[in-house]
Amino acid sequence: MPLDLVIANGTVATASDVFEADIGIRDGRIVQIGGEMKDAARVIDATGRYVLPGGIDSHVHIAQPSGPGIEMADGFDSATRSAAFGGNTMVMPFCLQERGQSLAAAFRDYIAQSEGQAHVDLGFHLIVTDPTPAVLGQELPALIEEGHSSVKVFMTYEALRLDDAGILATMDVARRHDARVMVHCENEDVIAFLAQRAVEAGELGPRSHAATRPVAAEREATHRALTLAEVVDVPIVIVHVSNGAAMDEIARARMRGVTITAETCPQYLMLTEDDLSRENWEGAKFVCSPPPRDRREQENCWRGLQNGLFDLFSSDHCPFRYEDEKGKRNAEGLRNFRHIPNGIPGVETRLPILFSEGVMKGRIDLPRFVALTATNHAKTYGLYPRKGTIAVGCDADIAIWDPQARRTIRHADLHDAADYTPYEGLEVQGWPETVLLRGRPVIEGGKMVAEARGEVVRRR
Ligand code: DUC
Ligand code: ZN
Ligand code: ZN
Repeated sequence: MPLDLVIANGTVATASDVFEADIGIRDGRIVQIGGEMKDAARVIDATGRYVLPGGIDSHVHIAQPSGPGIEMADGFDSATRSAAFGGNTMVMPFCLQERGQSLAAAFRDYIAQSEGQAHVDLGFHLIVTDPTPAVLGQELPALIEEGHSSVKVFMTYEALRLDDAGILATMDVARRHDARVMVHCENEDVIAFLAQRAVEAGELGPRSHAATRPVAAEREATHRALTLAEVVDVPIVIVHVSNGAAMDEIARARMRGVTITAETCPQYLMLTEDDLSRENWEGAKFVCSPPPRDRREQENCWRGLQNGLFDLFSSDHCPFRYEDEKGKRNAEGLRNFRHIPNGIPGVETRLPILFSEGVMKGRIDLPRFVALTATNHAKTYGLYPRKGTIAVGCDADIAIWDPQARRTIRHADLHDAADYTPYEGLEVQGWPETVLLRGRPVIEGGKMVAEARGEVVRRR
């Protein structure tokens, strides 16, 4: 049978190997690696290029309600367009259950919003903020059984957080139905206490966001989340880890036998709390939670990427426009840092930043890059081996990288619907030039060449 497409003359990398081979694709799947490729309808010449599994970004926020008067910049069209240009073939956004709302209804709403809009494949995590008997007894189990097998809980944000009893009960459902529990670890009472002090002292600018969310608040919550997972005996994902003390908690809990997946993000490698002090209130562009720390913590995060402490490198793309009364510069936020929406864009820059700062600067090798950006996401969230690697039988989700391409990151060249990037002016080497989703080009020659064909993937 003829092949639909051959990627010829490239250097292929997986999480374990780097090798020269042609890749044959038919009906959206990889059907041949190496050997003579017969009768291809089309050949892409990948001489001098890396042929990598498409990135999977398992932590992005799209069209998520973010409080009265605030609007997230991206819907599914712009977020997934941006993801594809950045070398991704799948993203995993969140379905937020607002308090008093049915989780099942929230889920139907997100599915409806995403329909016909996504340029890459999707998988939804379920945020539980109101663990009622109906949610824990029926809705959550039903959604997990349908293949939406990951749950996120928050320890911070008054409107979202669960107390320990709520986290334990949610973890217990996850354990019984074999789902993953992701936890946002920051101690809300510590933050509220410090924020009150900052407000009383008249320290109302963006910088106070970092000052009132210290490492200790993250470390304590990380320890507590790990303890709760240990008691329930459920695997846990600690998302967006920003510092060495939280990493130490993870290492210690692993020694006790807790099954942990640990994630960090570009902001903890590239930004510091000093960015929140930028003049003319520009610090608000860097307000995210946990906040960026300092140089020493950046080094700690790099060490965790190198030595295997971290399994996942995700963007935590959570975009708000800067020049916008529904975004960072909303009227209340301008008066008080507590009202600046938390989150920064990054789905398009995640892979180029790690490729350039990590692989090109010799901090990590190419297989580790692939593991951190694709394979481990697939393994953690029930997508492997269909996705996250290059092997016969898996989806032909592939990014072809030009390792020589030099770019200066400019928001004007990106495709999200925010109006800035925190990485403006950063010079990178290496960029994904062609992206295939299930064997068909989405990005080619710097252009989007396909209609929105992304599908919601059911997971094990
Ligand atoms: N947590 C996230 O995971 N993303 C953005 C904001 C937040 O607090
Ligand atoms: Zn979070
Ligand atoms: Zn997030």
